[in-house]
Parts: sequence; structure tokens; C-alpha cells
Amino acid sequence: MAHRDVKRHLLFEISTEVANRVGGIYSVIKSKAPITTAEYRDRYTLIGPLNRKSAAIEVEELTPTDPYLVETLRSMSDRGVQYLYGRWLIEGAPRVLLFDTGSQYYHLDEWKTDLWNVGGIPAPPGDAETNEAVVFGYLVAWFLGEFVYHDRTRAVVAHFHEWLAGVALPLCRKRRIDVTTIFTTHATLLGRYLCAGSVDFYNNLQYFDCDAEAGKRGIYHRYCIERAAAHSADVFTTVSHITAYESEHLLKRKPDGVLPNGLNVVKFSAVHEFQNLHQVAKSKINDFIRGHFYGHYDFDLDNTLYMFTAGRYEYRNKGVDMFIESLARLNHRLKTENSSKTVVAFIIMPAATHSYTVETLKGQAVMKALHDTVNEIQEAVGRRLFERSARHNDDSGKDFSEDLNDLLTGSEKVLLKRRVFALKRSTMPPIVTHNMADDANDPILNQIRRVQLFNNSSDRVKIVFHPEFLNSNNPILSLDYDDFVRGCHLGVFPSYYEPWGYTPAECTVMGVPSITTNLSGFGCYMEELIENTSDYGIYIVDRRSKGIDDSINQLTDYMFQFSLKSRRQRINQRNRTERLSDLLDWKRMGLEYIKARQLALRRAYSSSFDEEDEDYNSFFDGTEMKLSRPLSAQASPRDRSGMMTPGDFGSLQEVREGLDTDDYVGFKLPEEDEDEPYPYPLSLK
Ligand code: G6P
Ligand code: 1S3
Repeated sequence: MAHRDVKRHLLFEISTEVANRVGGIYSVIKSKAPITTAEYRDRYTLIGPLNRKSAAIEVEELTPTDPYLVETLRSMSDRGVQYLYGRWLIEGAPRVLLFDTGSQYYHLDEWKTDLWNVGGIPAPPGDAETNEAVVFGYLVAWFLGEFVYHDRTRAVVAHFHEWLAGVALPLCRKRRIDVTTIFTTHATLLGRYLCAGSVDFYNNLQYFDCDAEAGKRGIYHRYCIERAAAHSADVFTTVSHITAYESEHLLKRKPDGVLPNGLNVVKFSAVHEFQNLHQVAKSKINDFIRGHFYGHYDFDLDNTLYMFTAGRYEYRNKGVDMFIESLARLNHRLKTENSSKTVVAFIIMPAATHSYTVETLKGQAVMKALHDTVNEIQEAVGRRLFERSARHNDDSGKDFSEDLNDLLTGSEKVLLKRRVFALKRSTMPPIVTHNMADDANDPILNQIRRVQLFNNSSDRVKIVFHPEFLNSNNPILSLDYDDFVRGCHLGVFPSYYEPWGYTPAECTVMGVPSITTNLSGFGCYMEELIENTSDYGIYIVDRRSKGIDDSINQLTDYMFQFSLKSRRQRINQRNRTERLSDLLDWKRMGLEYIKARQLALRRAYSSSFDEEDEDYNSFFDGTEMKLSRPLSAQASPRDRSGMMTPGDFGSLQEVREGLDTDDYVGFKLPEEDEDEPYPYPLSLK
């Protein structure tokens, strides 16, 4: 490639979830934006397809000023390409360029033919998602080609996320576009499909006939795009080691490294602040519970634990099957031990519904009516009590306390009785809060029926299935997801297929203990980094070497042991969990992205580098510590962890050229300076 300025290189990050919330990738690019814009400033642009509905809310239009960008967009616009260039209204405010794919759909057949000629990638009719990926991919390749034609001086890194944004990668390679590319896959198509079925996935990874398996599932053409993207990129990465292993077998390229997902960690100045937030959010959940269980509200909320699972509704992949089975076993165990604890388990997973059930709405309404009545009576009684006390004359010889018995008037007693009678109910407290579109075939409901967890009074484990994501405008459980998490005691995510897993990571930064598995990227990361994760409120179920029954028992045991904790122990544990949040901060995790970009630049523009570049060489250093058990509740994991990130277990830190990593979990890194600032901008010669 031509000699280009690598020091002031530009970064384009390409994804279908730019200013468009679909799933986990949106969380990745949005939460990472502050550190990436701090590093690149106006040299960073995110590229995505234009979704007018979400862009209208999330993007403020700007006029491009970079002369090369102006020229490129003018030339594309002259040929009918419509786009929106602007500022994404999120923290960091990165620039975004959103292409209206609709404006170029008339090229679809021509581009599909070209894709077949260029890469042997078929694109059958009728797959709208693939059509979208093709048009978007051709627009991105067009843009990058034009851009580097106009700007001949600066190096360009184009970082693509997931197969949906990957069509441009084989095009860049075939057309020899003078950019360097990174492809990050956040899951593999085949992995997700195979795991969702009843396949012993991890023990058979090396044996799958990928083409045939993809063909059987009708995703061969998508698989071809994903595989072509992985093979055409200068640098290929995934979000965890477990997905790296999977990619090696299913996509037939060993990733160059692991780019883990971070979070934008907000630290409170004092720990009691996040503990107080737990109490505030929990009392809102308490309100919901009183209404939901009206008529059967016979358990003590002070002795109740809130556990939950949440995420995309992938019954087996997200481990909901295992969660429900373990809840049934936990119920049995708590009953056998005559436990006074009640566990309410929430399942928050969006499914097709027809709004809330009447019963659910009624529960909240009757409880609100009771609450309002009690408030009114309380005010009236207070007034009377004050009057009587003020007028009471000690010399009268009358017993003052006798007077207090009739503080409640007859009509108030009747009103209160009516409110209490309204709480009578002949039905059981419902499991699901909504009318399901397909109640009879819903996998979650069917399993709850099978294990007979019906919210009986005698059950120590109750279940609430809320088949819709939460938000504070919700009339039933009016809490944003983050606040709901804060109010709970334990997140349970026993996933079978989980490339990274934001849900337990989010729990951690909010100081909420969670259960994950050693089949999730997050679980593996924590296990590698911390000696005894459960001391820090990260419980890891072994789904790799144990049989399913043993894994379920382990999960049950974790939940049971958690239920034995005293309030004081829970508070201490939350403090320890919250201290782990530094490990998940983008300030740490983002280092792997920097390494990947450096590697990409090296591979494409090696002649533009000075071999003695110390900044670059020292960049691949790190630490070699593993977190020990906490010495006491005051132990600070940060002191022991250095700058280790999951990528350090992979290859990027060792890489110059010609990767050769035998192991996805091997690391050797020196120690970090205390409070070292985030190392940007990275200077290259
Ligand atoms: C926080 C609050 C305490 C409260 C506790 C309840 O720590 O600061 O005031 O007692 O939460 O904890 P629990 O685990 O019982 O919900
Ligand atoms: C994927 O989303 P998912 O829930 O389908 O990408 C996420 C972001 O990288 C990742 O956290 C998750 O494990 C993957 O599964």
C-alpha cells in the first residue's frame, strides 16, 4: 500500500446499530464513544444505515467540513446516494454518517451478481436482512474507495462489527481499497443457531460440517458473508476467548485477538451512595410485589430476595431453561429446610404480547386504592390525635389512652374494610404480567407449568415473567432497567451461548452480585482475573465440564447459599462487587481496541512505521497478576489487577507479525503504575 500518515490516521467504525438500538452492539459502540472520541476527536466517524425513526431522536445534523469528506459525499450524492451526517447525541458526541440504503435499492440485483462474481457469495431472494446487508456493504465500500481516492495522505482504519456490516470487507480486499480493516464478530451465526437447538456444541466444535449445517438452517448465504468478512479483514477479532475458539472452528480463521466489551463506569464518591440507591429501587419493586401478589401477600418483604434474569428471548442460549429448573429445586430445598426466606424470581425477556393482563393492572389498582385510603385516614387520625392531645387536661383524672381507641371513625373503618375486601382473590397470583400472543406454546411458560411453580402460598420461590423490557413509563413496574437491577439482590444468567454477556457485567458495575457461566465471555474473563470470584459476588456455573444435572445443582446451590446470607453479609458483598467495576471500564477494556488498530496499521502500512517506534512496542505490555481472594471486606481488587484485560490472554499483546498463539488463555505482563492515565492519544512516528 501507499505511504500514508499513520500517526494521524482516521477511524471509521461501521455497524448496523449506529444510532439504532437493536441489541448488544449498540451498547458496545455507544458506551465506548466517550473514550474513542477523546482519542480521535474529529478523526472518528461511525457509519451505519439510516433508520429515520431513531436518527430523528438520536442524531443532530451537521454540515461536513473535512474537504475530502465533503468531496466524497458530494460525488456520492450526485449519483443519488442519500445520507445523514451529524452528531450522535450521546456522551462523547461522535460524528456519524448514516446511509439511506433505500436510495440505492435499485442496484440490488446488480450488486448481488457482483458479490457472487467477486466472492462466490450467493444472495437468494426473499431475505430482507441480507438484502439490506448487501446494499449497505456496497455503499460503505463505495464511500471508503472514494474517500481514500480524495485523501491520499492519511491512513484509514475501517473497523466493522458483525456480519450484517461485513459485506464491504471482501469488496475492500478485492478492489484493493487503500484502507486497513478490522472485523469484530460478536457471535457467530452458526454458533447461535447450533446452540439454540439441542446440540452438544462445545464438544463437537471441530467436527461440524459448517457448510452443510448452515445449509440445513437456511443461512448458508449469510454464513458466506460472515466467513468472507473474517477472511478478508486485515485483523480479525472477537469479543471473548470462547468466541475466538468458536470462530476458529466455524469461520476457519483464528482471531488475531480479543476485544472485550467494556462499560462506561460511573463511580460514586462514597460507597453508601450506591447502597442507598439499592434501597430506593428495592422499595419500588416492593410496591409492585404487593400489588402483584394481592390477596396472597403473606410473605415478609423484609425477608424476601429479588433475583432476576434478563435479555434477548433465547430460551436455551440465555439459560432460561436451566434457571427455571434450578428455581424449582431451590423451592424444594427452601421448603425442606423450613426457610423463612422468600425468593421472587423475575424473568425480563421480550416476547410477542397483547399488552398487560387485566389481573396485573387490577393488582396495582387495588393496592393503590388501599394506599390512598390509608393515607387519607392517617391524615385525619393525625389531626384528631393532635387536637385531643392539645386539649387533654391531666387534672381530669381520665385515662388518656382510653380516648385513643375511637380515633378511627365508623365510616373510616367501613371504608378500610371495603379496601381490604377488595384484596380478596379466588385466583392465584399470575406468573406472567402480559397477555401472551402464544401462551400455549411459550417455552418459558411451558417449563414453569412443567415444574409447577405456580406462586402457591406454600412456595418459597415465586415467579414473575415480564415479557417486555422495562422502562420508567411502564404503568406496572415503573423502573428503568438500571434501577430495577439496582433494586434486585442477585442477577442470574446461566447462558449456554454468550459471546460476552453484558447483563452480568452491568450488575457488577452497579454492585449487584450475579451468576454467570464458564461458557460466557464475561464469566471466563472474571474467572481468569480473580482467584475466587464468588467472594466478589460473581458466581460461575460450570457448564463446560459438568453434566447438565450437575450444573443445575450447582446453580441451585449458589442461589441457596445466597439465600442464607444475612443483610450485613449482602451489604458487604455488594461493596466488594462494586469494587470490580474498574475491571470493566472502557478505560481499561478500550486498550484492546487500540492494539487491534495498531496491528491493522502495521499490517497494511508497514513501510510507514519506524521499526524503533518505542511507543508502539511498549504498548503491548501489561501485567501478570491474578486477583487473589479478598483479604477482608476492604480488599481492593484494583490494587492487584494491573492493566490486564481479556485481550491479554489472547494474542494481540504478543503480536508483531505472523501470529502464533497456541492458547487463548496464556498471559505474561508486567505491573501497572498506580493511577496511570488512559494512554491516548497514542503517538506513533
Ligand atoms: C442498602 C441500604 C441499607 C439497607 C440495605 C438492604 O445497603 O443502604 O439501608 O438496609 O441496602 O439490603 P438488602 O440486601 O436487605 O436489600
Ligand atoms: C451479542 O449480543 P447477544 O446478546 O445476541 O453481542 C453482545 C455485545 O458484544 C454480547 O455481549 C453478547 O454476548 C452477544 O450475544
